[in-house]
Amino acid sequence: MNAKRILTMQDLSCVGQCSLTVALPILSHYGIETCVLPTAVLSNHTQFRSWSYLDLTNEIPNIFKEWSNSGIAFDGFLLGYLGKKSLIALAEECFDRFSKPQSPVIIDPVFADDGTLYSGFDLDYVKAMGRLLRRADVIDPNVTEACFLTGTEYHAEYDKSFAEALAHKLATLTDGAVVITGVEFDGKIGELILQKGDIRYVMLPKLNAKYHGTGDIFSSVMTARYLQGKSLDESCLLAGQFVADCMRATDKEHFYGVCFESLLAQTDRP
Ligand code: PXL
Repeated sequence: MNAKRILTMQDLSCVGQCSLTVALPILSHYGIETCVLPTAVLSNHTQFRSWSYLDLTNEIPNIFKEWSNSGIAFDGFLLGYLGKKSLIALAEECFDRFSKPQSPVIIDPVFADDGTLYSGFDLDYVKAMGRLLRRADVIDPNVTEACFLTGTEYHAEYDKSFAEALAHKLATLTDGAVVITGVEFDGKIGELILQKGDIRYVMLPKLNAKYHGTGDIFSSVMTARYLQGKSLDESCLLAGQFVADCMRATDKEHFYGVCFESLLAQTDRP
């Protein structure tokens, strides 16, 4: 049987263990044919002090034209960092033109963390991303992104009723499942899942460290497991455990990402 073929649309940061350099090896590891649509090429991600940035908006219509000519279609989509509003419209065009009838769309909105927008993003982008979410089967924003998307004031500390209200507000933007990543209560960290009106939590002990790129690793593993047919809860749990293992395997001095590669090599595919 042919492998499922996914398209992942996000930036190519040449250095930085995030976005495509994470999604491509992880999805492939799980036996998924992984096609890429790079939204931009950066020297390194934007948590470094400086970076070069080539926006690929103008090349994407040429890519679509060729895919159309070749009759390409995908069994699923994983979106991460797009970078510019123009790319949000192109993502929607991509679903319209290159989806099979039941292909799931997983959107990690990727524009903020720790209460603030990443460099280069503004509220216009947030609004456009909010509109794109209606096309998703699963969305997995972090708490900061969830606050921006719903016009909710960000709090570093909160209780379950705040997080659950946030999830219900997000559910007004999409018919898909809502996964809020990195929710924290009582020394634990994990995901709040709102699916068909039902709220569930997948929590693990919180580690005393924070690294860049862990959201991208989470989304990649969650998507791979979900495409394999696992439930959303199990997919989130396996993804959370993988991220935690990667963090444990990474030296604190390795500031720009987590060393997921050796862990991936030890992870049995099924
Ligand atoms: O990991 C999220 C991410 C992805 N891509 C780029 C980024 C970031 C976070 O800062 O800068 C280019």
